[in-house]
Amino acid sequence: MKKIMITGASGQIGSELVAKLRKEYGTENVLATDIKESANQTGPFEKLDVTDAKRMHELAKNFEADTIMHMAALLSATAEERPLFAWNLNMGGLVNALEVARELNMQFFTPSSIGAFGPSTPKNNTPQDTLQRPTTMYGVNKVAGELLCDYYFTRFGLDTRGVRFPGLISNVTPPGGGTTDYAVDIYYKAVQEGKYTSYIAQGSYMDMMYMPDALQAIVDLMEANPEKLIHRNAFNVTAMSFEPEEIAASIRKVMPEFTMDYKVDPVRQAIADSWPNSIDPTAAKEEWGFKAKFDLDAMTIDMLNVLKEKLK
Ligand code: AKB
Repeated sequence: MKKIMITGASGQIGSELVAKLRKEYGTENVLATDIKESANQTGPFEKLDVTDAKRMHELAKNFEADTIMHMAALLSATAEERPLFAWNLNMGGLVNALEVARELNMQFFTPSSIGAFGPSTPKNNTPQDTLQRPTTMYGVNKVAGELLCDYYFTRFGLDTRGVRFPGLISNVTPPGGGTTDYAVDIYYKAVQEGKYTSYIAQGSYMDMMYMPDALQAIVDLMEANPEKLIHRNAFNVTAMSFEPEEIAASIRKVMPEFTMDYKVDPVRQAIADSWPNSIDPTAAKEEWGFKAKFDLDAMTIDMLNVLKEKLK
């Protein structure tokens, strides 16, 4: 049975990943860590600032963890507001987690992002291996992180694995400070107010995925036969690509009265414009069987059903 330590466990992905892994591997085998205490802990939890390498090492060692999933990071829009802080947190946290994994011989996972691409990357069906010259601090962190994970694999033989996540849509913990967050906010506002003002412009396509598919992708990649992995880190994964009008139209199929207008935020729009319209997940499909179950309409039905109950 795996013993897994998760950093950033109170965040958007982390909070649901903890629940998923506790179901798969047992509550006592998953240690949640985060800089902020989360109100409803369902198992082992420790406070951890990921820039504190010594404490990270101690926690992993005491828990006898054989796997570390490093989720703690600042997202794209917040990283643009505080670039130096983002560099220190995103790169400092990552290198600490990789070192702990190397010292204790653990399996390692961390997510990269579609943010690792930039304006000179091919925009449509972006290949797995392509030009990566991002123009955001988050993107710089993600490309450096992908390379660092590859380095730890080739230099030290560390079992590093990772995916490039698109925008993730979920109904448990709201994301914070991302560019794709509009695709989460829109569902909350649809249920609460029946209308939404989009900060992303009409016609801006970005890749997205529903959280249950993202969590399954992490489990599947970590369980994959290493001999089949040609790439190890930063697999392109995606379930759908849409622009704001398309998600609004999908909501209107369930709530015909829903309306949307636009007030574009230039900072987040510039980030969105620098990212691909759609990425190609063929390598993930071929090397470890990646598959997403939810398309846009299936996700919309599920999101609205859950949020109508939750926000009653
Ligand atoms: C963000 O918008 O910053 C993230 C991402 C795509 O990495 N959701």
